[in-house]
Amino acid sequence: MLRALILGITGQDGSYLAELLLAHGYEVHGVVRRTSTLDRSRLRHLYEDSTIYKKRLFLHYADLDDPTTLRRVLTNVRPREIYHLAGQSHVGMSFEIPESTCELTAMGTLRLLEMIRDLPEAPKLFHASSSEIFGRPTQSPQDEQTRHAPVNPYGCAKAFATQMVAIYRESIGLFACNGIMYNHESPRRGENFVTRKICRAAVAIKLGRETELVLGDTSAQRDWGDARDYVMGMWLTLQHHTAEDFIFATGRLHSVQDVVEQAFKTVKLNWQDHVRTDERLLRRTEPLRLVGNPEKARRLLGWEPKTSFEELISEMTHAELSALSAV
Ligand code: NDP
Ligand code: GDR
Repeated sequence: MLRALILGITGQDGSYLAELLLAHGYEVHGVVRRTSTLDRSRLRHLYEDSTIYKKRLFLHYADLDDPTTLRRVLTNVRPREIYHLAGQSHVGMSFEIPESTCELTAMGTLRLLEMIRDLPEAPKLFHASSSEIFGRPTQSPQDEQTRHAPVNPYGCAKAFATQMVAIYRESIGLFACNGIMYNHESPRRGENFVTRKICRAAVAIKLGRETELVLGDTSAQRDWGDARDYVMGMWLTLQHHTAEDFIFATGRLHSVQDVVEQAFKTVKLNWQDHVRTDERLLRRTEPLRLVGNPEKARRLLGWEPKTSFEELISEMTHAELSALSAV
């Protein structure tokens, strides 16, 4: 049986990837951290299913910060594929906690590469890299050859990790790949990312539970796609016959303002009556023109983003409506 290990299984992407791998007949192992509550809401439907949990899905306590435990999991599980999605994933927060962001994202990835190198049979590795490595690029759209020029601690840590993955592939011979992913969203997105924050607030205002939505820079633009398309890209990357890096993106830019208008339109509210900006929510620096060219993934992997921006934001808003109406 195919056996995969997911670091970051409790996150947005990890939970969708676990579903995808289980559907493809894998035995799935995931690393979880000790937390004060056991509420792993994105995975609950899987571990409450007695035909899956502890039969084809296994969770192990470990931490990117704790090499001994991680090494033990690798030795015991002996995965054929590793999907490394774990880390501090909030860009704005990386200005508040730069050291731990870099420790986990940069050094954590290097330590993982060292552990894999020491295994008798090195598994394939997918690393979740980010468009943030490009910062403020002079070339738009970006591709796999675009120069790294990060503008925040998160992007800098991802650039280090991305380069290390390429070095271990080219000089040590590991089957190690970077998926350079642009923003991707879903109803499982963390609540402090802007799409989820907007969809949730639009619904809370509609239901009369909140009155306003306060945002930072609404002119900021991103290339937003659907997380379920991107986890498919992760899997396809490791099924390709050679280890390579791929851009996963839609190739289309939208602004935060576009998200606001789509979400408020979905709940039939006038956004002008409820949305304001506060400069305390502005980032110290914003990346610019981050839009990706997914041509290589399309050509070599047959990968296509399937969901439009409008469909994605409406789906997220409807999901909030179901969730908030139920409580
Ligand atoms: P999430 O923030 O939803 O998930 C992050 C995961 O990492 C969680 O499972 C979290 O566990 C885990 N984690 C954090 N710190 C540690 C640690 N010290 N040891 C072990 N696990 C840890 O992120 P996403 O699912 O959105 O993204 C997945 C990866 O892809 C991230 O690395 C992110 O930076 C990258 N990425 C994401 C993009 C996006 O738009 N979503 C775009 C480009 C890259 P816990 O639940 O315990 O906190
Ligand atoms: P990002 O996503 O920083 O691109 O990182 P986020 O949703 O946090 O911000 C997108 C843009 O919206 C602007 N913005 C706000 N952002 C937040 N969070 N909250 C606000 O109130 C707000 N108002 C405006 C931001 O300034 C920014 O310009 C995501 C993460 O998933 C990373 O892990 C990943 O690597 C990148 O996408 C690609």
